[in-house]
Amino acid sequence: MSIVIPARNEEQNIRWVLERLPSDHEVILVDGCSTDDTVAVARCVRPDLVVLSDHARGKGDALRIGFNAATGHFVVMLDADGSMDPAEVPRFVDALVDGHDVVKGSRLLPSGGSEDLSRFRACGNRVLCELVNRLYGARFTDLCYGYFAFRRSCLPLLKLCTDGFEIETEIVVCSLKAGLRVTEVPSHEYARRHGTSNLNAVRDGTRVLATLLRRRISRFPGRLRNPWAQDDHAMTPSSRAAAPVSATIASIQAPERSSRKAA
Ligand SMILES: Nc1nc2c(ncn2[C@@H]2O[C@H](COP(=O)(O)OP(=O)(O)OP(=O)(O)O)[C@@H](O)[C@H]2O)c(=O)[nH]1
Ligand SMILES: [Mg+2]
Repeated sequence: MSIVIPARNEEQNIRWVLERLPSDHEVILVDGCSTDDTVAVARCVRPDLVVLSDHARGKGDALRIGFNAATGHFVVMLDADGSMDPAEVPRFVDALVDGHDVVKGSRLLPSGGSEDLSRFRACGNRVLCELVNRLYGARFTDLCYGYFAFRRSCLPLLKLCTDGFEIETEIVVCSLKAGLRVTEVPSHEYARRHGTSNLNAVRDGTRVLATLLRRRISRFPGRLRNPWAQDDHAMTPSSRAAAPVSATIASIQAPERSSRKAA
């Protein structure tokens, strides 16, 4: 397993994160031109750490650099600010072992939660998540959250290219378009432990919106067949509401996946 952590001026938080990660896995820290001692503190806590630098374009740029360097069969991404609990990593990995390709954390599933989601951000997240659900026929509960795990073999299918926070949305929508088996697991988001956010809700929300619209109309990864259409006919509204997201998405996407393999 490879754990990829983007970090920009997180010297007060990175120790907490690294100390709680499993010791027997590759950990890649992608530094965003930090002007504090993030890298020194991280190396001190974890001498076997792989340290890379981004091109100062944002979190998405940093993550893509980290993903390209990862060697593990599974890749987990989490933030360096202490808002995501490393103790949840096994929950994500278990879902991959169960056969999913991409696992996203959700703060809005039962037993998930957030101490960091302001009313404004929660509202924007709900609107954008609903838009993804309608445009892509999915049933996600959360969108703008960056705790993920996926099979590294899926990376070439995603063709990630965004530089900012919108990479989280790009992973979700490109996974759907590629016919991957996506599921959500509950996750609890804490407030960042120290320091200030790099996120601007309006600017980054606009970038998320542009990404999910652009990806919906682009032909990548080929002419899009709506993998949900069959399900929408087959399921009654009540059975659809009752079906767990993972089971539904996995079962609906299986045909798309096999057709890709066959091609
Ligand atoms: N390498 C790198 N990391 C970044 C960059 N921008 C943000 N990050 C990291 O990405 C993670 C998420 O950024 P945050 O600023 O915490 O954004 P957020 O979690 O959406 O906002 P808060 O909820 O307010 O913390 C943190 O670990 C940051 O240090 C960047 O340009 N380069
Ligand atoms: Mg944060």
